[in-house]
Amino acid sequence: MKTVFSAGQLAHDPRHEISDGELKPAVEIPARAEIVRARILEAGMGDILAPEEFGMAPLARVHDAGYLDFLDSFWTRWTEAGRGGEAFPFVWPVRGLRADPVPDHIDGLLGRYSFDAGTPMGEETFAAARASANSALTGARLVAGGDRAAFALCRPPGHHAAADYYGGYCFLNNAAIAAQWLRDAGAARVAIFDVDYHHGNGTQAIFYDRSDVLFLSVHADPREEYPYFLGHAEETGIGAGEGFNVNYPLAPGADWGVWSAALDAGLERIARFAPDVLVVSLGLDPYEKDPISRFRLTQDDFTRLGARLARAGLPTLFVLEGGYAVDALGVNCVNTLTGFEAG
Ligand code: 6XA
Ligand code: ZN
Repeated sequence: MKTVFSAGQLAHDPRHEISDGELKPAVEIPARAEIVRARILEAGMGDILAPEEFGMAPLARVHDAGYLDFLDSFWTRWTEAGRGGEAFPFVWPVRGLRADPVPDHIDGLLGRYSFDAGTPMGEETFAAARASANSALTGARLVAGGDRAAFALCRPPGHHAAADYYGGYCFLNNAAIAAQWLRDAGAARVAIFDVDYHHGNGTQAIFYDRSDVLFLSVHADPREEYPYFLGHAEETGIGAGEGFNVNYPLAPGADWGVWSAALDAGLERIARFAPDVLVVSLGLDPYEKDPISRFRLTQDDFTRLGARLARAGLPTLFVLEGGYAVDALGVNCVNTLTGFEAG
């Protein structure tokens, strides 16, 4: 299986994030990608290709024009306001406030186009996010061109980013951009299976009213875990999309037995949908030793995950999402991908 990755994705190199009431060391860091890349080379898994440049058009198929303009102009506006370093929003247009008059001031824009204060943004963030999206798109092109599977080593990740907001370390929704590109390239139906510990709220929101892209997610119950405000079982889609959104929220502490039952239920739903291609939002944070998560998958369970996904028998694009146990990230990732190849 080929991997797609660009050194440009490392340019987003945040120092801090806001969590637990403190300014803490950032966890979504370049070392995540480097350790995965090193393990792929060590395991001899296949070539690592640089992504092609797809430009802005495939991003604009998924994201709002005003949001893309905000990401593009952010650093200029931030520095013109006399700021530097890293930006965090601190005010949001919640219930009863208005989101429609888009503010001029960068502090207002940060609130308008985000949903959390835990996602640092700096000078190189948008360039790195674009490179990450190009990796997903290049992987999609490989799969559309006949490869059985491809791995987009996406970082920064994407599944929390919606059409017009960032958060959860995500700026551009790589999996959604790839899925839409696959549709535009001729796939009639695309399934996205999100196995990250956290609900993929952005991906759900992007496809919620559509029946051509089936979204499924196995994740920690939002009553207990980030992102808290989406990811419940009763969210099944709307309008034409009714029945094409499937959430499997699980209590913290879920081990392979519990977790794989949800995985199997999702795979059955995917089989009935009969997509042309499967996109896997591959979060590695269900791992038992992940520092910010509370599921209990072992390193061997990731091999089992890959093998079960292979049984779907579909052209498959893997898109990296979360996972912060940096030392184990490479092994867990490659276990999944080689488990798929052997399956
Ligand atoms: C709050 C936790 C963000 C979760 C990021 C993640 N700072 N999403 O791993 O999949
Ligand atoms: Zn996650």
